[in-house]
Amino acid sequence: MLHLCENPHFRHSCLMFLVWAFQLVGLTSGFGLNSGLNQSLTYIWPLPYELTSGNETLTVNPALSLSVIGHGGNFRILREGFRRYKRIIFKFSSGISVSKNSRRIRSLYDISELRIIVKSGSDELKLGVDESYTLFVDKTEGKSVVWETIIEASTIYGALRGLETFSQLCAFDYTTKSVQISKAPWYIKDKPRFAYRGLLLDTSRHHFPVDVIKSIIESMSYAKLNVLHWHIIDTDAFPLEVPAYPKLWNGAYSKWERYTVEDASRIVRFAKTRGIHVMAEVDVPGHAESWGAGYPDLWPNTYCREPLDVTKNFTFDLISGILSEIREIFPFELFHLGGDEVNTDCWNKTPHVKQWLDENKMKPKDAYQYFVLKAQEIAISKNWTPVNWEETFNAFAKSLNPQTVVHNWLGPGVCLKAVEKGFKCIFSNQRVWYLDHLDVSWDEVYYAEPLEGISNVSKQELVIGGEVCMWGETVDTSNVQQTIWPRAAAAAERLWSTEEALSAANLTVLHRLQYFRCLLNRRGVQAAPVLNYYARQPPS
Ligand code: CP6
Repeated sequence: MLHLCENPHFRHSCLMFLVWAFQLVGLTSGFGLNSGLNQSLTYIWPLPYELTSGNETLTVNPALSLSVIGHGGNFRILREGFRRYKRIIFKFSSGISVSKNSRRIRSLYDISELRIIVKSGSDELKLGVDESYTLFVDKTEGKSVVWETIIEASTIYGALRGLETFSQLCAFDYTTKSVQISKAPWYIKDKPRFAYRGLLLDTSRHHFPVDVIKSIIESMSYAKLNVLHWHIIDTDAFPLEVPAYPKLWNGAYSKWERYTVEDASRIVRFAKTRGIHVMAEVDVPGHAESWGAGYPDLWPNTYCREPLDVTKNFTFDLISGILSEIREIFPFELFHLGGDEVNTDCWNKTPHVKQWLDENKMKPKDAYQYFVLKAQEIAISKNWTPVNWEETFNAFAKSLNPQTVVHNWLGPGVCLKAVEKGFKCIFSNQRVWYLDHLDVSWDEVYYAEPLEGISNVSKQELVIGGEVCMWGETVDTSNVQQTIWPRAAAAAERLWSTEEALSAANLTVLHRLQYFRCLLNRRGVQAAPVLNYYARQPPS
């Protein structure tokens, strides 16, 4: 099996990078091209908060063992994480005589043990959970040199982030057929810039089997993304089982293209073991036509079927019923109620709705506000913090519940307005962070800045993060990963690393992203090339 980052294509881009670097910074001496890697770069994606490295190369024992130091809780998630990463690290050394020798003759290797020190063993996963860690690959010099590898973190989720970084330090060397860590000793201190680093997945326009969703979650953990925004339902399909209202998933494409309660719980549990939250979305009152496949009373009439009928108690009883039923499945404290792209013409055109509007002295826009606020009350009564697409804020910021998290999408500048009014905000400017816009290049994604224009530090803190959106119209199982990656990784670094770290590494970012894309490929994620072949020119 070819090591993907040593294939000719990667070398080509590496060469392009060098040509470009020479031009830009006027370097006169080259970096070694043999390995395709540039030893002066740090190939960790996203870049850590702080790091120093040296110039020694170490070997890692394929029988690497774990010792966990910490009390309270059980460290199952951590131990499973270690086993996963061990498989990743040694993926290319399978078949090489590992077992007996390496276990017996530890002295053949520099690193045979990874020590993880965790302050709290709690597996509680809340927004803002401490994801910081330090990672040392360090030596003590006594009679002989002893290398120690230590991850220290407050929580198991911080330790998982540290394991990801550790796995990125390890590289399989084809000459010695061993896994090596170069540039030791390493001292890495790391923490995320934003608490919310999301990816939206839309399972209504195309169906995604549970295993595909899990593999997307797994790949998110490689880039330290931590929220899967699950846009479960839309106009096109209602694939989720709601036991109290069994006809709702009549709106699914077929009985094979549905999620049972158990499927959904499995996805959430799987995500938790990667330190990833699942934020569910039930989009109302627009984008909800599929609800009426089983319950046609929800449609204003059979000729125009959305927004949901605002006049009926049944509409709100059903929303309340759905949210009650799924509360246990989705323990995350945020819940997305949509609220986007509501066209109220249908309400005006439907006689019984029009009559109700008149009786209540409402214009359609008042009824939109009435609907959204009622839905928010329902979510809040279930102990959720409501999230809405920005239209609700744009239409009636004054009446929005102050807990509301405003989810930007229409353009830049909305988070600035939202935080000025005291709302929390998630950045998803569609021009740059909508992954279905295939013409948007990696650097446009990368240079989008969630805090643009927000200078006041206390206002900046209200921007909880950002999210790239993988809408489902143009993707299904066959192309979803190559559409998400590598551009989602560009956003992931923007959301994890500080602006200072990003600007210091500005000249090498393309090269590092190409390397990370190869890393995804090696791990089995079908990430697309970073650059269009014809556009393989350095940015000017
Ligand atoms: N579905 C829902 C969508 C979109 C939105 N909401 C969308 C709109 C414009 C573009 C891409 C996606 N497909 N429910 C907007 C939040 Cl360009």
